[in-house]
Amino acid sequence: PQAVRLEDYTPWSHVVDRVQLTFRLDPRATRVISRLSLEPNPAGPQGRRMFLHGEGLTLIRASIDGRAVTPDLTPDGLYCDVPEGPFTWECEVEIAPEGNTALEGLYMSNGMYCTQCEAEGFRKITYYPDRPDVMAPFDVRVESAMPVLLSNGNPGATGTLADGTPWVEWHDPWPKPSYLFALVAGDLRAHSDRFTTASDRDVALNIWVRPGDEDRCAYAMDALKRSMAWDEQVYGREYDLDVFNIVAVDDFNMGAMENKGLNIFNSKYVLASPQTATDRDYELIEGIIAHEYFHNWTGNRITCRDWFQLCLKEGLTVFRDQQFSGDQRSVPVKRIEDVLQLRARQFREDNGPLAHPVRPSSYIEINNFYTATVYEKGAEVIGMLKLLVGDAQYAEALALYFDRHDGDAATIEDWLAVFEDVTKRDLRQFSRWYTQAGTPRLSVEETFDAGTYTLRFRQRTPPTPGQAEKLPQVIPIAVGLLAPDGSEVVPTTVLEMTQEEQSFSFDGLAARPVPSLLRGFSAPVILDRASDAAERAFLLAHDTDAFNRWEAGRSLAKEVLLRMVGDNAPPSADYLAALDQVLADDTLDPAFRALVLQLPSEDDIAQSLHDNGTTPDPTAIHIARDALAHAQAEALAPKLPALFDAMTRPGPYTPDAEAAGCRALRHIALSLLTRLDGGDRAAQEFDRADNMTEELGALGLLIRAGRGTDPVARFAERWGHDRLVMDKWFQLQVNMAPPEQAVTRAETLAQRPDFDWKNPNKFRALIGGLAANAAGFHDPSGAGYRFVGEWLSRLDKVNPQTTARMTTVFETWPRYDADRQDMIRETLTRIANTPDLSRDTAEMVSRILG
Ligand code: B3K
Ligand code: ZN
Repeated sequence: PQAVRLEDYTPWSHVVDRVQLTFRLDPRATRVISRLSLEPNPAGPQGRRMFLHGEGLTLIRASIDGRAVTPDLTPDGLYCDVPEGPFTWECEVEIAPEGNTALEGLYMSNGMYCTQCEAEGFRKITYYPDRPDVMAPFDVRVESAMPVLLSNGNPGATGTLADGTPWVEWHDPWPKPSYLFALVAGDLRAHSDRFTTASDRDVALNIWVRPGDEDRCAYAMDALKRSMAWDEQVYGREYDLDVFNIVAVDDFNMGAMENKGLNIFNSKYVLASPQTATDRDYELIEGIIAHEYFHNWTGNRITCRDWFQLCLKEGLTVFRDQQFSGDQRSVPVKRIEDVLQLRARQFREDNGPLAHPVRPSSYIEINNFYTATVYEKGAEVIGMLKLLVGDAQYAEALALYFDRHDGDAATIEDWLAVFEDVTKRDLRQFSRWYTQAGTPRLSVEETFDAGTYTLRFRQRTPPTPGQAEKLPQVIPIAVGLLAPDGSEVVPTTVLEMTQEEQSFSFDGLAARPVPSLLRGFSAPVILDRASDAAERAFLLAHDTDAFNRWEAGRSLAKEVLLRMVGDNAPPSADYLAALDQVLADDTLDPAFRALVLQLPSEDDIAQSLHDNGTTPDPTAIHIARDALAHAQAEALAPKLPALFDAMTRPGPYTPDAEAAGCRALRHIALSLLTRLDGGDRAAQEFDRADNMTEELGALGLLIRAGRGTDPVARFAERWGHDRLVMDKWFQLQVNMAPPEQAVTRAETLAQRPDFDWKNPNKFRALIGGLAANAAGFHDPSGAGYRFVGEWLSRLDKVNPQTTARMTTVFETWPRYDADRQDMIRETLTRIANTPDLSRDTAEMVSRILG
């Protein structure tokens, strides 16, 4: 397959002034009639021929200005001779949503029709210029006996055909690209509410779910209303239609989709009740509802010129949803969670064969580029920009962006130009963040002489595929200095590093300070800094920057772990003493304390070892991490029961951040206690829990402690009817299993009749759950690799997109020893040789193999 290149961008030959679509829904033979008003695009290539995308369509008829035409069909679309001026194109196609297991285009889930068009799924619905820079208003008519018929925009007329089939019309006045088109038809129930915008528009809000799920929508609705209010207050953005519909769907390739006025969600990110959803689920629902809603301005009103600009909408929208969640919950806790994610997903990607710039310059299958780099590093880049220009100029630049580009399909150049115009800064060097892949490594040397303290930084970005040489980036380094007594002598200052090596000095200091570097994680870099445990413990105790307090504890834990893995060193007493202090400090937010106590993941430790030039041994890492957790448990033992009790709050479950923070700390206490009592307390907890957070938390600990058999069975009896809860059950059993049992457990679970592997949530729960059990997945026998590999080959036939995404479980192979490398390469090669492998998976496997 041919790669698509950014440098080859050309506008489309025509402009679409209006789109009219009619759907006659039928599971096996849906008819789609499309009528487009077209005219030549003065900015595009001139000529009397047009190309429309189309895939897997049966063309029934086509006409131009009412006269039948016979276009030239190709595997990816059609060419047709067209008149010189404006004209009307009409065509009718047939498609079979029932057989569409790829979940892209129009498909069926539990008897309901739904669509997923981003990035290039609209071409599986009808012939169309399926590219984001072609924007048009859509009028849609849906004919079907299904009780609820939805599309984008505002509802219009309804009626009944001669044969008794009902129809409804929808009108979306806002020009949009085809990837934002959506249609839903099914037997659905609404949880409804209303919102009045700042300029007094009354908006009807509906969350549509399957019958029986109505009582699990309240939290998502609440999150939606808070998102709408927040976007008005913080960004001055109002909603722009009379209705906002959200639909929950069980079979979905990702989290959710921001279709104009009709967001479609994976049901796991909508449905929640205290009994069925965990604190983490609530947090994700809030964040994803906000994210999709915020896309209405950053993505829909202003969209992307081409898919290379994906980070224009995704990076900005992630940044906005992170701001929102921070405001709703706790800014430092949210920042720590986001950085944990960034390091776990994006740094991992950036340090392996799949590394690519925030704005890639070529792709084979665009769906493979909805990555942590585009999303999360894309958001970090915006955070850096905001830090460099300051809050006021950031707000001004955003106002200009909305003003200047509303209705546009824009580029990263447009985005940066807005900041340049507002701030008069030259952002050419800064723009390297969009084009250069890889995580910069920042090292630092310090000197103190006659009251002057100097920090000398050096930046270096390692080579990544296709980019051997790297140029220096603009790195905002937020720094504070602490005096030996713990007081802050220099408050947070942002140093702007632009050169490969650069020094910054601070004068007039009475004593050598302790630096707090990269406060708030001011840039997505790896900071290499040799410092002793005592200094980190000092920062953990005294830093005024909450993020860096946590970071100090984190690096302390990592150092301890790396030494334990390497030379079996016993856990350091300094570290345990520092934890003891944090644990007992009631002035600290429980959620924050829980984050400090949480050990780095096994994958994180493997990455750090690799970064330091050591080959990680997953089994040794697992043993060392377990040993450190035991040491934590023993050292903190005297305080744990009281902490557990103090964090036990009376009254019914509430999903707010404060209550969730207490439960998180309480769970850590229980987890440590389980290492001492073999699980007695966890067993009690499992019996008495009245919410999923505690029930599932206790179940995981019992599995880890080898006491899972009975509770696992009881859980399945209790929840067998609930698909979302059972996903957790599948996931937890392989994830918490002792490594040597993980693969057999996954094999057994995969045989169950309720392991509906064609459902992406189930597949991710079990197969992804095994991959997340690092020592189990990397079992020296290679059984984990083979198991996952076989399932990926099987899924590819059915659902290329989810398969391709999941091949990333193998992206870390270059870290490991020769035996494991050989076995992973063998697995990947076997996948590559699967007959009729999808383009999606083929691209991923070949990139991973390098
Ligand atoms: N824009 C969608 C993702 C589409 C993925 C297509 N493979 C969800 C989001 O980022 O909000
Ligand atoms: Zn998004």
